[in-house]
Amino acid sequence: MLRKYIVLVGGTILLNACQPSPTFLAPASPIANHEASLYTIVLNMALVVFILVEGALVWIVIRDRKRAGDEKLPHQLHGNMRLEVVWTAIPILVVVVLFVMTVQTVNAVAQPAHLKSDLNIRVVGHRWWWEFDYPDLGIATANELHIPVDTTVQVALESVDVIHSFWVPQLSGKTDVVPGQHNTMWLTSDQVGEYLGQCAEFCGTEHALMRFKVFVDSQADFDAWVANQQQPAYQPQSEDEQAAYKEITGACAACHSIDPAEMDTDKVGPNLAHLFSRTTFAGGAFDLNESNLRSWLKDTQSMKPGNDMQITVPSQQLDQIIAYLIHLK
Ligand SMILES: [Cu+2]
Repeated sequence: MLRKYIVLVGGTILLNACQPSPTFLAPASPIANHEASLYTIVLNMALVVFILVEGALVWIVIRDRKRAGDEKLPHQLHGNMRLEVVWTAIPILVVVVLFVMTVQTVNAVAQPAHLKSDLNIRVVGHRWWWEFDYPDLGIATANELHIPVDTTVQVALESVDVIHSFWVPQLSGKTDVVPGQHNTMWLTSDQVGEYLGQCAEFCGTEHALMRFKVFVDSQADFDAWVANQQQPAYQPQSEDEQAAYKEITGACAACHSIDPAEMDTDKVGPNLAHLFSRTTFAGGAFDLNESNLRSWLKDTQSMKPGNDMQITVPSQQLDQIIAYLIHLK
């Protein structure tokens, strides 16, 4: 039993160590910087308190331990005004300092009342993937958000099913994504890079596989990305591609669109117009490549049990569909 437990716990720790995880300890935005420095200060203060209290406790236990030949009780005493005042005053002081620093940080990271945003994004939580819409640019995409560096981004958050939470630890704190409610948050980053995000509110069996990425691009890279996303989806050339196209705009269209501008939250699945411009799929759960996509289309349920894609693509269509999807760059 114990061996089983050790293997299970050890295995989980090792697996987690291999997986890249979102971290707030490497902030890449002014907001995350404020949050990380508050965290560091609180952690250090807690460490000092821990060392002082535990150190005093251990020292007293050792100094006043019962020694061989001790028959009498040690000298009993009660009450020490000076000590009582000191150990009441110090915690109050610590709490006041923490309170003031927390309020300062909350104010520093709060969304300004009249935010002058350079880019508006709509985030829609689905079980279990993220829809990212750019209403002013006519772009609908999924699971990978692109924003330009040094830009203030206003994010509107909606959910079509249950409560999710949008969290990119290196860029910002969490904001809940609540059905029937329009929450907003703001993002900005001064460092070009790729940042992991994760749904931070338990939303069902595949909550852990509701991940996403935020790419902070240089302005030129972002403009190129936008120009590409605004293009219509690849038009079929060969007969095989035409057959796949018919299927994708037919049966698949109940859940997926390949119109790059279709921000239709009624769709159960992500927009596929530029699927292969992304690096991951299925809520950031898997690297996007031909072999993973093939396994997925053969049996989505074994890869991400419970997801809404409850169908299996028949093997005679599989090659055609994959060959077409790969063109959707
Ligand atoms: Cu979740």
